[in-house]
Amino acid sequence: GKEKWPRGDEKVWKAGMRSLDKDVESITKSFVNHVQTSLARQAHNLDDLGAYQAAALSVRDNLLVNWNKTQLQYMRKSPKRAYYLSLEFLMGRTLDNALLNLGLKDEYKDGVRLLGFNIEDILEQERDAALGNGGLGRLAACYLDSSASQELPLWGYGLRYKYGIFKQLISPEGNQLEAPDPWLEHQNPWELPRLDVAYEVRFYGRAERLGDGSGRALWTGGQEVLAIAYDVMIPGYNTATTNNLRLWESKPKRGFDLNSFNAGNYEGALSRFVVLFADFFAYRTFGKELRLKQQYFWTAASLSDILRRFKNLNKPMSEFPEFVAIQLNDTHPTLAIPELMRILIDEEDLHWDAAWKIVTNTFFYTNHTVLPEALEKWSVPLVEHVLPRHMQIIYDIVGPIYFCTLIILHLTCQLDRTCFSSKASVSFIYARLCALTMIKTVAVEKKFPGDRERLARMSLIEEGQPKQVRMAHLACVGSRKVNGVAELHSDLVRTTILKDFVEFEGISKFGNVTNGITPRRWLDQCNPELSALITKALKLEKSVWLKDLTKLEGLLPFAENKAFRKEWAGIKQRNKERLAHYIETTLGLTINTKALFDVQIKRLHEYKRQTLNILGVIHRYLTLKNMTPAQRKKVNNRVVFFAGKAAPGYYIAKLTIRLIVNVARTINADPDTRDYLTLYFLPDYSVSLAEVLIPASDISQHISTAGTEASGTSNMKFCLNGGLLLGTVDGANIEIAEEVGESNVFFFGHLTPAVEDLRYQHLYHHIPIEKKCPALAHVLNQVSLGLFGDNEVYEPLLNTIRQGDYYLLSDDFDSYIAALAMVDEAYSDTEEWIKKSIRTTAKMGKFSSDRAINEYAESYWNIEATPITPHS
Ligand code: GPV
Repeated sequence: GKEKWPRGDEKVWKAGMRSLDKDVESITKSFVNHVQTSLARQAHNLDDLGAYQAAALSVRDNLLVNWNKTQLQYMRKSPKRAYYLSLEFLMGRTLDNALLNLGLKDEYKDGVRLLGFNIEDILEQERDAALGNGGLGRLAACYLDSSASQELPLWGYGLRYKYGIFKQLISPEGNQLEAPDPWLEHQNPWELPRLDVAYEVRFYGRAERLGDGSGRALWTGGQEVLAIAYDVMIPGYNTATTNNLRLWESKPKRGFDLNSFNAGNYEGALSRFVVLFADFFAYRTFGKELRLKQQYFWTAASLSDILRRFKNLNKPMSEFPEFVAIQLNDTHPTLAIPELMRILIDEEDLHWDAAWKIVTNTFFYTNHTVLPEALEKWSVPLVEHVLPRHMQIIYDIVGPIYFCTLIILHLTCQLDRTCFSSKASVSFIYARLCALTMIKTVAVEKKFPGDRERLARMSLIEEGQPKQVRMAHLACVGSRKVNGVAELHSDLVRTTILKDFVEFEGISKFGNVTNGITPRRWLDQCNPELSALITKALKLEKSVWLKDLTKLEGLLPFAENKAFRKEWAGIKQRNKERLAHYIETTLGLTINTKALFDVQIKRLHEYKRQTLNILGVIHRYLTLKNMTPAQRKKVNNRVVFFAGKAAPGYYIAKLTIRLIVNVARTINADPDTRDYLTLYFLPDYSVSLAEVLIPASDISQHISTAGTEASGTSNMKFCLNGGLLLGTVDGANIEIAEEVGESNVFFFGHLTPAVEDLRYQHLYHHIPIEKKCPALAHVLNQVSLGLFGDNEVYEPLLNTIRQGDYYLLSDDFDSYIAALAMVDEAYSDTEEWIKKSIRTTAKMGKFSSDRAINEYAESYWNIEATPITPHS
């Protein structure tokens, strides 16, 4: 139907609507305007920060034009929409990206130059929006960019943390210190407060079943807070489509029950969902209840918003899955499953089965880890306390898939003690038993007669003190499809943590979508020279290959072109100098840019094995020390870079940082070796730092124990920028090698199927490290003896290898050292190395997040591109 304008004459409205400021003159006008009216400043007192703010506000005006058009056209066309629920969005800076996506970078560069500013200095003023920990949050950000660029109707939903990931400082001893990141200190031009979009969210209180056999209940009392929306515009590349990221802020509810709070509790009880928690369950010991409340607050607000939008369509509730797909980014938003059940049953009066059908056709779950220690589990008493109604619903979900099976197996005696929360739920489940699940569970019984262990493994509730809800199981049974993030990882999901569910529900529910990265930020923006060279070589518009990255294959013949190789290598060299310049100005250190740049940048975690890398560096150092000066001269010069944050409570990870810093201190000061080997730990790793480091790397390390790194995404970024990969046969490394050919990557280490046996051997057939791997034993002893100071301090870290060695460093050390030697050898043949570099970039097409988001759109969400007409 035709859009109704709320008031007045449509023509008058349209005449008043702005279009994009495209020419330099209107850009300078809007810039000066913002300086005077938005910032209340003048030309004579405008610094770079002020200039950044004015430029940002003027770019934001442009984004808003497209944003409004996009949202209006989505409303008119009402296509099926997808929603990406993620607790993390690691966006980094916005201005440069917005300028490039709008195609206005050159115009702004000229515009601000006319006003006496340099665009690069202005861009440097922006703070990173760091609402995430690492890969998972950055993946969400790449997917937003790709959804808009592919014109897909997708919104992100997240939390508006007041503090993003902490700022990392390194103490003189080499310890990581954490400082808060008050990123909203300066006003944030990229968000639009929507004070009119507000929802109530309840915690605690009582949930009483109606006792009518319907399964409905009344949830009352407790604490209510308001969720307020803040919108962040997500411009697509070279398209009018501008999608939305909606972030929730919590606020006290006006006129709330003062009696339920005592004064001392006021601040604490209200708006505390402001801190980003560390990933991989590092918050297990601290802040559990707060994290659970965060998760519920955000999922409940997002679902209210999604439901309100759906209701505007005036469709029956049963059609919800035809208009809405919701992607759960890991298990963090899994409470959305019982929450949607609650709304449909208690508020919309739907029958349980009808509600379950809607839910299981709406949600999709992406798993990002199979590490058992990282799988989310919530204690049953805690969930009962904070979300009593949801705990009931979880038990009611357990009913059909667990208890019905048990009952059919005549194991009734074990039942109620194990899991029923109340008498009412027992009768509810009994009432539904006969009607509903017979068919399915009889089938299960036929398949697996009397298999009690299987039932215990599959339960949503894990036995123990206390009982715990297994969120991955809940996400799995409540979703239409489940996927892992790389081929190997998806296989591991199917054969390990969700194996029983594959056998129960059929393999077709369990798929794979290999991760991707946006080539806009991770090539065009961070490596403009390389982007320009590629455009020139391919003889294509930049906008063509940046949107169809498989076009990079056209670079392959250029590997044989000497002049091209020279240009290619020149760009790498200048990117190294750019990094060196950055380090010189920020840390005051001088870097040898004639050396091989070897980079490992990622969260500190034992499974990622930064320890293997630093022990390898020490091994290299000791080897150099033993050489004569003449021998050393033949060795490749190497500069090793580390960067990454450790979860504040992760002792071993923090100790690894301390070791790296102190090894660096010793070897960088050693006159015998410092011309051949230096080492740097760059503090406070961030998206913006990655943008400088990645284009400068010759080799990057992705050396997780096989089977532990679900995908990795920085591996793709390095390779896209012509850096070669040194890694284990793990995650997306495998698919990268498949694309570029094994001769262009450096693989080492044991394979995934061997890992279990090796761990078993460590436990039951322990071979002393001196015997098993003398080279490693020697390195460990040198650290123990205090070669890098701090003797004793590192013992707990070294003991993780000496005892147990869960991540198999002693098994992989020798082949790691051999792989490093292969890198040296290959790097000595400069021309051949550059060929490898070109070929690597050429074969990275698969890893565009455009490919990944289109797989989700087609095979999972069933949504279609909805182009936005710029002039309407
Ligand atoms: I679970 N990942 C993350 O950054 N945080 C988490 O809490 C969990 C997973 C990462 C994986 O470790 C990477 O292998 C993967 O590439 C990334 O998620 C995106 O899928």
